[in-house]
Amino acid sequence: MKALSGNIMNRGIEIEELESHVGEMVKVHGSIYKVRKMKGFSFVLLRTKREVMQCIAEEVLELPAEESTVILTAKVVEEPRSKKGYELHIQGIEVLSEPSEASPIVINQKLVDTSIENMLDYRMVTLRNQKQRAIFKLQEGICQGFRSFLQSQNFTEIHTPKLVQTGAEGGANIFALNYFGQQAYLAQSPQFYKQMMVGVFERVYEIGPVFRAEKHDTSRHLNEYTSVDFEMGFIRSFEEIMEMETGMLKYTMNYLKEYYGEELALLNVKLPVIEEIPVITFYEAKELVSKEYNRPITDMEDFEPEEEKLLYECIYKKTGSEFVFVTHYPSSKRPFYAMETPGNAEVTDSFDLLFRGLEITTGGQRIHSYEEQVEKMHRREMTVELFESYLMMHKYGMPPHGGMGLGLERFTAKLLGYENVRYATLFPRDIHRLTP
Ligand code: AMO
Repeated sequence: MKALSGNIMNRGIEIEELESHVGEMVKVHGSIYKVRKMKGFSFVLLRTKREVMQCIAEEVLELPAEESTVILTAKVVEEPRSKKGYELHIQGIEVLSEPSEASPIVINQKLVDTSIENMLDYRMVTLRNQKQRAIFKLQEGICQGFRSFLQSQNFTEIHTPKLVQTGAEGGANIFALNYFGQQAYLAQSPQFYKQMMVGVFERVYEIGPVFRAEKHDTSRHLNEYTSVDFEMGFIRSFEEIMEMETGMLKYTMNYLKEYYGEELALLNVKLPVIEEIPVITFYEAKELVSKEYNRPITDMEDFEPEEEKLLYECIYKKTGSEFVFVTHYPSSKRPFYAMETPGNAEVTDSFDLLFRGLEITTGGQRIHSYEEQVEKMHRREMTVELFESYLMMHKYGMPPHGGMGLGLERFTAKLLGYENVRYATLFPRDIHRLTP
């Protein structure tokens, strides 16, 4: 019988190793990204896993159409004028496949020059554009940075169910479905499960999809997004969570600098300098914006998007920070699991993190006492029985704990300077879009 032992097939020289093969003949594979005919030869750009390689083809060589997939036999030749310091002189082309039609959208220019709708309708090809795909390589880097930092702080990575019986975040923005005749929902967040897992591992995190049946058609709302969540036990105050997030963001910015320099340069990203992140209470923030910009406060319980932008402007002017933690949100605006501030039940030991004028994180300390949690649910006229399995952890003992959830697409978009979160979403789901 045939058996496999996990030996990765040696397919010859990988594109990443070409530098040490200058002067040699190699075989490399990729897609023909762009052909530029010159007098007597052509420049051929070969799109590979992460790079676009410059190749030269003599006129006698017959070149397949753009987006053909090929194996090239080529000589690696030193070329100081090329970005890599070398280029490939093509000797032979084996065509693996050819497209049936040319892409309806030009993808091999610097920018994909089309509407956002077209960009998303043809996502499977527009993502092949060098800059478009760099967005998602960087997004990988963000997650790798978060993971690497959290692992270093002894967090355990978990994967919680996305089919659930009760909503964690309240409100109407929940997708209902039929689960073998029983009412079920798509998880709005891993909130209940990450809390339960604090009782098991003390520190946990998850990077996974969550679902919100938002009816708003805005540049910052998606119906499915990727949530970066962590939750930690034995905290003395919710400030420890903000400290941990600050550490995670600092680490990740350095991680991107170290491992994703090419993408940062290609996308011209200005990474924020994080030394300290200022902290301001919700009411102080409201008053500050009102005073600085001479605006009346109309909503004392929440920020308007415009206020978030003005707060950013103001904090940036005063401190040079592009981030700001806003703490002590009104209890009425926070979910039932949020811990009220000792001595002032009107507000909670919770926070939001704003980055370049947009909320990217919500977090805070949770109620860990069973009696306190049930009492708060009664106060909110919730049906306690529906939350029986959630409340078991409180009943059977939980340490003081808290955590946060960060929207990956919002963070990526703001980091790269996009106003619309869809540009930082691989295949966005919004009220108008379920394909591709
Ligand atoms: P919250 O509901 O505030 O908190 O969500 C946390 C973060 O997720 C992002 N986000 C969204 N991103 C895109 N589209 C949406 N529709 C959307 N909704 C939210 C935002 C937001 O700051 N369980 C808590 C977190 C916690 O306390 O641990 C929660 O889910 O960046």
